[in-house]
Amino acid sequence: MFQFSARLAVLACHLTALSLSAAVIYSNNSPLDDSFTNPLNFSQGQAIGSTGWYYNNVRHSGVVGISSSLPYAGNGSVYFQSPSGAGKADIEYLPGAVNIGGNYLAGASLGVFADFQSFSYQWYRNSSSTVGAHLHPVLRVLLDADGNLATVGDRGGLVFERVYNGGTVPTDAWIADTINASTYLWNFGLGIGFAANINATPYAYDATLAEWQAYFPNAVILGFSAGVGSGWNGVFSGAVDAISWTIGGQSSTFNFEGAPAPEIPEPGTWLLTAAGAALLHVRRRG
Ligand SMILES: [Ca+2]
Ligand SMILES: [Ca+2]
Ligand SMILES: [Ca+2]
Repeated sequence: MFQFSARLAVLACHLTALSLSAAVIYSNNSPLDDSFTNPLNFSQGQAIGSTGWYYNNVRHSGVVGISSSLPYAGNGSVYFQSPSGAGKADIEYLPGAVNIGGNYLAGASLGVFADFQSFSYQWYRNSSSTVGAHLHPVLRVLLDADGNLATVGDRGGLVFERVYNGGTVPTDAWIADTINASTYLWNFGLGIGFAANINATPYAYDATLAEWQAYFPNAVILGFSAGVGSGWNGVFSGAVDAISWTIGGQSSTFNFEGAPAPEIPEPGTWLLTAAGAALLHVRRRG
Protein backbone atom coordinates (compact mmCIF):
# COMPACT_ATOMS: atom_id res chain seq x y z
CA MET A 1 0.00 0.00 0.00
CA PHE A 2 2.83 2.37 0.92
CA GLN A 3 4.66 1.52 -2.31
CA PHE A 4 1.56 2.22 -4.33
CA SER A 5 1.07 5.60 -2.69
CA ALA A 6 4.73 6.47 -3.18
CA ARG A 7 4.46 5.69 -6.88
CA LEU A 8 1.39 7.88 -7.17
CA ALA A 9 3.29 10.68 -5.44
CA VAL A 10 6.20 10.33 -7.88
CA LEU A 11 3.80 10.37 -10.84
CA ALA A 12 2.11 13.47 -9.43
CA CYS A 13 5.52 15.17 -9.12
CA HIS A 14 6.32 14.40 -12.78
CA LEU A 15 2.99 15.79 -13.94
CA THR A 16 3.41 18.88 -11.78
CA ALA A 17 6.94 19.45 -13.08
CA LEU A 18 5.70 19.35 -16.67
CA SER A 19 2.67 21.54 -16.06
CA LEU A 20 4.69 24.12 -14.10
CA SER A 21 7.55 24.49 -16.58
CA ALA A 22 5.77 23.89 -19.89
CA ALA A 23 4.08 26.50 -22.02
CA VAL A 24 0.63 25.24 -22.95
CA ILE A 25 -0.20 25.41 -26.67
CA TYR A 26 -3.97 25.27 -27.11
CA SER A 27 -5.85 23.90 -30.10
CA ASN A 28 -7.48 26.35 -32.51
CA ASN A 29 -10.81 24.64 -31.98
CA SER A 30 -12.49 24.63 -28.58
CA PRO A 31 -12.54 22.46 -26.67
CA LEU A 32 -10.33 20.26 -28.82
CA ASP A 33 -9.77 18.18 -31.94
CA ASP A 34 -8.02 20.26 -34.57
CA SER A 35 -7.63 18.19 -37.72
CA PHE A 36 -5.73 20.07 -40.41
CA THR A 37 -5.43 18.29 -43.76
CA ASN A 38 -4.81 18.99 -47.45
CA PRO A 39 -5.55 16.55 -50.29
CA LEU A 40 -3.29 18.35 -52.81
CA ASN A 41 0.26 17.46 -53.79
CA PHE A 42 1.79 20.73 -52.55
CA SER A 43 2.35 21.70 -48.92
CA GLN A 44 -0.12 23.79 -46.92
CA GLY A 45 -0.04 25.05 -43.33
CA GLN A 46 -2.11 26.76 -40.63
CA ALA A 47 -1.06 28.93 -37.67
CA ILE A 48 -1.96 27.66 -34.20
CA GLY A 49 -3.22 30.94 -32.75
CA SER A 50 -0.31 33.36 -32.32
CA THR A 51 1.88 30.82 -30.50
CA GLY A 52 4.63 30.59 -33.13
CA TRP A 53 3.58 26.97 -33.81
CA TYR A 54 2.20 25.92 -37.19
CA TYR A 55 0.62 22.86 -38.73
CA ASN A 56 2.88 22.75 -41.79
CA ASN A 57 4.08 20.83 -44.85
CA VAL A 58 0.72 19.03 -45.00
CA ARG A 59 0.00 17.29 -48.33
CA HIS A 60 -1.50 14.17 -49.92
CA SER A 61 -4.17 13.96 -47.17
CA GLY A 62 -1.75 13.86 -44.25
CA VAL A 63 -3.46 15.03 -41.02
CA VAL A 64 -2.08 16.95 -38.02
CA GLY A 65 -3.92 18.59 -35.13
CA ILE A 66 -3.96 19.08 -31.37
CA SER A 67 -6.48 16.41 -30.44
CA SER A 68 -7.93 14.28 -27.66
CA SER A 69 -7.22 11.10 -29.65
CA LEU A 70 -4.08 10.19 -27.66
CA PRO A 71 -3.93 12.52 -24.65
CA TYR A 72 -0.65 13.11 -22.79
CA ALA A 73 0.01 15.31 -19.71
CA GLY A 74 -3.54 16.62 -19.77
CA ASN A 75 -6.34 16.31 -22.32
CA GLY A 76 -4.43 16.50 -25.59
CA SER A 77 -1.40 15.90 -27.79
CA VAL A 78 -0.44 16.50 -31.42
CA TYR A 79 -2.12 13.75 -33.43
CA PHE A 80 -0.76 12.63 -36.82
CA GLN A 81 -2.25 10.49 -39.54
CA SER A 82 -0.94 9.56 -42.97
CA PRO A 83 -3.09 7.46 -45.30
CA SER A 84 -0.39 6.51 -47.83
CA GLY A 85 3.30 6.68 -48.68
CA ALA A 86 2.86 10.16 -50.16
CA GLY A 87 1.08 11.67 -47.14
CA LYS A 88 2.98 14.17 -45.00
CA ALA A 89 2.16 16.34 -41.98
CA ASP A 90 4.33 18.31 -39.52
CA ILE A 91 3.98 20.62 -36.55
CA GLU A 92 6.68 23.32 -36.46
CA TYR A 93 7.88 26.18 -34.27
CA LEU A 94 8.94 28.92 -36.71
CA PRO A 95 10.14 32.29 -35.36
CA GLY A 96 8.96 35.26 -37.43
CA ALA A 97 7.17 32.90 -39.81
CA VAL A 98 6.10 34.08 -43.27
CA ASN A 99 3.30 32.57 -45.35
CA ILE A 100 4.58 31.47 -48.77
CA GLY A 101 1.69 30.21 -50.87
CA GLY A 102 -0.16 28.79 -47.86
CA ASN A 103 2.84 27.08 -46.26
CA TYR A 104 5.11 28.66 -43.63
CA LEU A 105 8.84 29.43 -43.48
CA ALA A 106 10.87 30.84 -40.58
CA GLY A 107 11.76 34.53 -40.92
CA ALA A 108 14.10 34.79 -37.94
CA SER A 109 16.60 32.78 -35.91
CA LEU A 110 16.30 31.28 -32.42
CA GLY A 111 20.06 31.50 -31.86
CA VAL A 112 23.34 30.07 -33.07
CA PHE A 113 23.58 26.33 -33.71
CA ALA A 114 26.87 26.21 -31.73
CA ASP A 115 24.86 27.01 -28.57
CA PHE A 116 22.33 24.22 -29.18
CA GLN A 117 22.54 21.65 -26.38
CA SER A 118 19.66 19.19 -26.62
CA PHE A 119 16.06 18.56 -27.59
CA SER A 120 13.49 16.02 -26.50
CA TYR A 121 9.91 14.86 -27.01
CA GLN A 122 7.35 12.20 -26.26
CA TRP A 123 6.05 10.21 -29.22
CA TYR A 124 3.48 7.48 -29.82
CA ARG A 125 3.00 4.96 -32.63
CA ASN A 126 -0.46 3.42 -32.85
CA SER A 127 -0.33 -0.35 -33.48
CA SER A 128 -2.85 0.11 -36.31
CA SER A 129 0.00 1.63 -38.37
CA THR A 130 1.15 -0.47 -41.33
CA VAL A 131 4.34 1.46 -42.24
CA GLY A 132 7.77 -0.08 -41.59
CA ALA A 133 8.19 -1.15 -37.96
CA HIS A 134 11.16 1.24 -37.45
CA LEU A 135 9.07 4.37 -38.22
CA HIS A 136 7.76 6.82 -35.59
CA PRO A 137 7.13 10.58 -35.50
CA VAL A 138 10.53 12.22 -36.01
CA LEU A 139 11.99 15.35 -34.39
CA ARG A 140 14.03 17.87 -36.40
CA VAL A 141 16.06 20.98 -35.71
CA LEU A 142 15.75 23.42 -38.64
CA LEU A 143 18.89 25.32 -39.68
CA ASP A 144 20.33 27.92 -42.01
CA ALA A 145 23.79 26.45 -42.66
CA ASP A 146 25.79 29.65 -43.25
CA GLY A 147 23.87 31.77 -40.73
CA ASN A 148 22.87 34.28 -43.44
CA LEU A 149 19.07 34.33 -43.64
CA ALA A 150 19.25 36.17 -46.99
CA THR A 151 20.62 33.03 -48.69
CA VAL A 152 17.98 30.31 -48.63
CA GLY A 153 19.58 27.49 -50.66
CA ASP A 154 21.30 26.26 -47.49
CA ARG A 155 18.13 25.90 -45.41
CA GLY A 156 17.30 22.44 -44.14
CA GLY A 157 17.50 20.44 -40.96
CA LEU A 158 18.78 17.51 -38.95
CA VAL A 159 16.49 14.58 -38.21
CA PHE A 160 16.30 12.22 -35.23
CA GLU A 161 15.12 8.67 -35.81
CA ARG A 162 15.52 5.77 -33.36
CA VAL A 163 16.52 3.30 -36.09
CA TYR A 164 19.86 5.10 -36.58
CA ASN A 165 20.54 5.10 -32.84
CA GLY A 166 20.01 1.41 -32.11
CA GLY A 167 16.52 1.86 -30.70
CA THR A 168 13.34 -0.13 -31.26
CA VAL A 169 9.85 1.34 -31.82
CA PRO A 170 7.26 0.11 -29.30
CA THR A 171 3.58 0.61 -30.18
CA ASP A 172 0.58 1.83 -28.17
CA ALA A 173 2.81 3.55 -25.60
CA TRP A 174 4.29 7.00 -25.02
CA ILE A 175 8.06 6.91 -25.59
CA ALA A 176 10.52 9.61 -24.47
CA ASP A 177 13.62 10.45 -26.51
CA THR A 178 16.31 13.02 -25.75
CA ILE A 179 18.79 14.10 -28.40
CA ASN A 180 22.17 15.41 -27.19
CA ALA A 181 25.74 15.92 -28.47
CA SER A 182 26.35 12.20 -29.06
CA THR A 183 23.03 11.36 -30.81
CA TYR A 184 23.15 10.46 -34.52
CA LEU A 185 21.21 12.79 -36.83
CA TRP A 186 20.83 12.84 -40.63
CA ASN A 187 20.32 15.88 -42.85
CA PHE A 188 18.05 17.27 -45.51
CA GLY A 189 18.96 20.45 -47.39
CA LEU A 190 21.68 22.63 -45.82
CA GLY A 191 23.19 23.03 -49.31
CA ILE A 192 24.88 19.60 -49.20
CA GLY A 193 22.10 17.33 -50.52
CA PHE A 194 19.72 14.85 -48.90
CA ALA A 195 21.30 12.49 -46.34
CA ALA A 196 24.83 13.72 -47.06
CA ASN A 197 27.81 12.01 -45.39
CA ILE A 198 30.01 14.48 -43.47
CA ASN A 199 32.39 12.23 -41.55
CA ALA A 200 35.04 9.61 -42.35
CA THR A 201 32.79 6.55 -42.20
CA PRO A 202 31.11 5.54 -45.48
CA TYR A 203 27.64 5.49 -43.86
CA ALA A 204 25.63 8.73 -44.00
CA TYR A 205 23.48 8.32 -40.86
CA ASP A 206 26.19 8.18 -38.18
CA ALA A 207 27.11 11.85 -37.71
CA THR A 208 26.53 13.10 -34.17
CA LEU A 209 25.02 16.44 -33.21
CA ALA A 210 28.52 17.51 -32.08
CA GLU A 211 29.95 16.58 -35.52
CA TRP A 212 27.22 18.58 -37.27
CA GLN A 213 27.97 21.59 -35.05
CA ALA A 214 31.67 21.38 -35.98
CA TYR A 215 30.77 21.00 -39.68
CA PHE A 216 28.50 24.09 -39.71
CA PRO A 217 30.17 26.50 -37.23
CA ASN A 218 28.19 29.53 -38.48
CA ALA A 219 24.74 27.91 -38.70
CA VAL A 220 21.72 29.40 -36.95
CA ILE A 221 18.57 27.67 -35.66
CA LEU A 222 15.41 28.38 -37.68
CA GLY A 223 13.02 26.38 -35.54
CA PHE A 224 11.90 22.90 -34.59
CA SER A 225 9.71 20.37 -36.34
CA ALA A 226 8.01 17.07 -35.57
CA GLY A 227 6.15 15.00 -38.10
CA VAL A 228 5.37 11.93 -40.11
CA GLY A 229 5.27 10.69 -43.67
CA SER A 230 6.70 11.41 -47.09
CA GLY A 231 7.96 8.08 -48.32
CA TRP A 232 6.39 6.02 -45.51
CA ASN A 233 4.84 3.16 -47.44
CA GLY A 234 1.52 2.42 -45.74
CA VAL A 235 -0.78 3.93 -43.12
CA PHE A 236 0.48 5.70 -39.99
CA SER A 237 -1.25 7.11 -36.94
CA GLY A 238 0.39 8.39 -33.77
CA ALA A 239 1.21 11.53 -31.83
CA VAL A 240 3.81 13.73 -30.15
CA ASP A 241 3.78 15.93 -27.03
CA ALA A 242 6.11 17.63 -24.53
CA ILE A 243 8.49 19.02 -27.17
CA SER A 244 11.45 20.68 -25.47
CA TRP A 245 14.79 22.26 -26.42
CA THR A 246 17.75 23.89 -24.70
CA ILE A 247 19.82 26.62 -26.37
CA GLY A 248 22.58 28.37 -24.46
CA GLY A 249 21.26 27.11 -21.11
CA GLN A 250 17.71 28.33 -21.80
CA SER A 251 15.08 25.58 -21.95
CA SER A 252 11.64 25.77 -23.56
CA THR A 253 8.98 23.06 -23.17
CA PHE A 254 5.56 22.87 -24.81
CA ASN A 255 2.50 20.88 -23.74
CA PHE A 256 -0.21 20.59 -26.43
CA GLU A 257 -3.75 20.77 -25.04
CA GLY A 258 -7.37 21.42 -25.91
CA ALA A 259 -8.45 25.04 -25.71
CA PRO A 260 -10.71 25.79 -22.73
CA ALA A 261 -14.40 25.86 -23.62
CA PRO A 262 -15.80 29.37 -24.06
CA GLU A 263 -17.34 30.66 -20.82
CA ILE A 264 -21.13 30.77 -20.87
CA PRO A 265 -22.64 32.62 -17.86
CA GLU A 266 -24.93 30.43 -15.81
CA PRO A 267 -28.63 31.39 -15.58
CA GLY A 268 -28.15 32.56 -11.97
CA THR A 269 -25.45 35.00 -13.05
CA TRP A 270 -27.74 36.42 -15.73
CA LEU A 271 -30.55 36.89 -13.20
CA LEU A 272 -28.25 38.66 -10.73
CA THR A 273 -26.93 40.92 -13.49
CA ALA A 274 -30.48 41.67 -14.67
CA ALA A 275 -31.58 42.43 -11.09
CA GLY A 276 -28.57 44.71 -10.58
CA ALA A 277 -29.28 46.58 -13.82
CA ALA A 278 -32.96 46.98 -12.85
CA LEU A 279 -31.97 48.34 -9.41
CA LEU A 280 -29.54 50.78 -11.01
CA HIS A 281 -32.28 51.88 -13.42
CA VAL A 282 -34.73 52.48 -10.53
CA ARG A 283 -32.12 54.43 -8.55
CA ARG A 284 -31.27 56.62 -11.54
CA ARG A 285 -34.94 57.36 -12.05
CA GLY A 286 -35.23 58.20 -8.37
CA1 LIG B 1 21.72 31.01 -45.58
CA1 LIG C 1 29.39 8.65 -42.04
CA1 LIG D 1 -0.63 17.40 -23.67
